[in-house]
Amino acid sequence: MQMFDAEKIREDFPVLEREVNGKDLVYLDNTATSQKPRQVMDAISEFYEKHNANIHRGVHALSQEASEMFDKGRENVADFIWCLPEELIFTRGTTESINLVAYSWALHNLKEGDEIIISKMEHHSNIIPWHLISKLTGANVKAVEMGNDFSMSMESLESLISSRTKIVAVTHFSNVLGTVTPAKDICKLARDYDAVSVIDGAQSAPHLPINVKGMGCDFFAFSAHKMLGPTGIGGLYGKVELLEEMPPFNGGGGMIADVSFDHSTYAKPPEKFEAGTPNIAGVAGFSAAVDYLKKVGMENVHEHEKVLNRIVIKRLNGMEKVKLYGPENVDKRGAVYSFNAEGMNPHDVAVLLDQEGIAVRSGHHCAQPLMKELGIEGTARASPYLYNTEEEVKTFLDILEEIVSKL
Ligand code: C6P
Repeated sequence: MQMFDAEKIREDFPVLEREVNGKDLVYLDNTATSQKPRQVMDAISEFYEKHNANIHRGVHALSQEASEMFDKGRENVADFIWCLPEELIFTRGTTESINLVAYSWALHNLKEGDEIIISKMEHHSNIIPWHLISKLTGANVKAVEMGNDFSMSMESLESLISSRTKIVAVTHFSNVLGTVTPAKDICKLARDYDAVSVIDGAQSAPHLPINVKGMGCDFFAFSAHKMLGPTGIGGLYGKVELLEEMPPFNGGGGMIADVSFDHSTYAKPPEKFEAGTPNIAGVAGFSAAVDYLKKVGMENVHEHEKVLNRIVIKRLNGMEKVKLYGPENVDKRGAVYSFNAEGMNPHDVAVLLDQEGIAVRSGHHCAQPLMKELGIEGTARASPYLYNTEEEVKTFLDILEEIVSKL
């Protein structure tokens, strides 16, 4: 294992040198989106400065260079999650990846009375596509309960799953609770019932080592912008045999084998699912982000976040007027801390923290059903990443304590 040094890592992130409201910025809104290192910005600039051309459409040198960069980018991102390049589709992000599975696989395989299992801790991106498909097919959506410790209840999943279940679509890492779910066991159970597993990896890919083959999932969705990459680009892993049988999601250039006026045949995956000019510069940035994370080591990122978990969870639990929503066990959770201060609106907490230069998110975090389940309107949410230091999270905790002490 390499030595992990958050201070050194920070030097690559120019925005972290900023001041906000006259205070040093403490950026703790990484669950919404991460900051970008110089290496990612350089890769995007270099593409535009030296190689900009459309891909797989020209014999000229620039097009060849751009195509090679794009193809290598796919290999690199695929390697990061342990799949083959042909099993990785570039999408706009997790939301589009899940919609692709819904409109391509689910729409063509589900019928009235079939069941789609999600969980009570899902982000809207892993709820609404299934509602839409349920309206079109007559399939029903059911939700797995949470355990008392904010875990995903395997007992509940076992009681819901049946021969009617065609899809089990759940998060690997809750963006509200920080819960890391037993994805491997969930996928195994889905397989036992011949159901397709869809794992929402929007929050796990940035924070945990991912091996989709080891996990045994059928689909895995993730976004570059939460893992140091640019916005507007992400990935969908799909088992090759499923991708081969699925119809295209969009039609257009770049995804065809042969086209005539009344008929078209399609390219093999992944091109079959990538109609139109892709986000080429985005892939340059995504690949550079993956290079960065590989160099740091995902085990190191995870270990660093466990250290932060220990500090934050102990202090938040010790604050009388603060309630933390999420597992206490640092081994069963990631570094996302959703909390409320007694009698305070979470937005007011976020505004007071912002006045001290601390960026946190507040609200329902695109998880309204979970909020209803918890009996609250929303929370404030702090979420560190590899460049946040122990001192920064202590500053956040000190200031929160001060705010709460004035209540
Ligand atoms: N959650 C948050 O602040 P996109 O927007 O497609 O990159 O990712 C959607 C998404 C899907 N699943 C989970 C678990 C997520 O956390 C997110 C994005 C952000 O919590 C923005 S709402």
